[in-house]
Amino acid sequence: MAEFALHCFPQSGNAYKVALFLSLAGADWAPIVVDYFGGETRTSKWRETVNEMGEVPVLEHQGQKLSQSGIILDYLSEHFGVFGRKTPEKKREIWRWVLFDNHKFTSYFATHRWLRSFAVPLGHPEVLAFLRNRADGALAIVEKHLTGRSFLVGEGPTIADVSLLGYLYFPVAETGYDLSASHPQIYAWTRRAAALPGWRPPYQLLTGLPTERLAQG
Ligand SMILES: N[C@@H](CCC(=O)N[C@@H](CS)C(=O)NCC(=O)O)C(=O)O
Repeated sequence: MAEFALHCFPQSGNAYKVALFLSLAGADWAPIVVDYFGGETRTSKWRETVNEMGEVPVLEHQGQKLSQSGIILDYLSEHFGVFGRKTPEKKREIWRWVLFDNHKFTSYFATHRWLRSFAVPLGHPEVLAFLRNRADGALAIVEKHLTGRSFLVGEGPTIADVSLLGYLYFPVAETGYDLSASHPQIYAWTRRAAALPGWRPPYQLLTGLPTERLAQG
């Protein structure tokens, strides 16, 4: 049995954040694929036994079940002693970006992707336009911050990068964003992170259910 078990499904960028960390750290881990589209996370059994919040990712390690990708990344960073920062100021700076990610960056980008590519029925054009506008605003903030920087906090990658990068490697056909054309700083950052040993794209790390499943309705 692997040391870490990750409850996940392939389309989940939040789960990918954790899978990516585990892969970058060379951890011994295995996915437990959740049948999200079949309603598994909405069953009372799943909520009672895995996560009362009804969300993946959930990481199992040494008898613990951890949820919320930011908390899991922080836990893993401490456990492996990588992708963190030593000073209180830099630790707070990491959390500032992780919180921005959860509230503004991932949330609008991921919801926009979901409604344009996976939801049944697909999102109303006005809702999509609202979400895209909000995602554009968050992307612009990160684009500006990355100007003259290689990573979000300090010199090398941290869990802040892992968190904000979580949805940026899904196919353009799903996200509706060709970052290579629209956001050169963000695109260069995705390539820098992709050059790290252990990096894999989402659909290679999170396997188990077909990725086209929901797109077909
Ligand atoms: N803030 C959470 C968000 C987790 C989340 O939204 N997970 C999605 C999949 S990507 C989910 O399980 N959603 C279930 C639902 O909303 O019912 C985190 O970062 O872990």
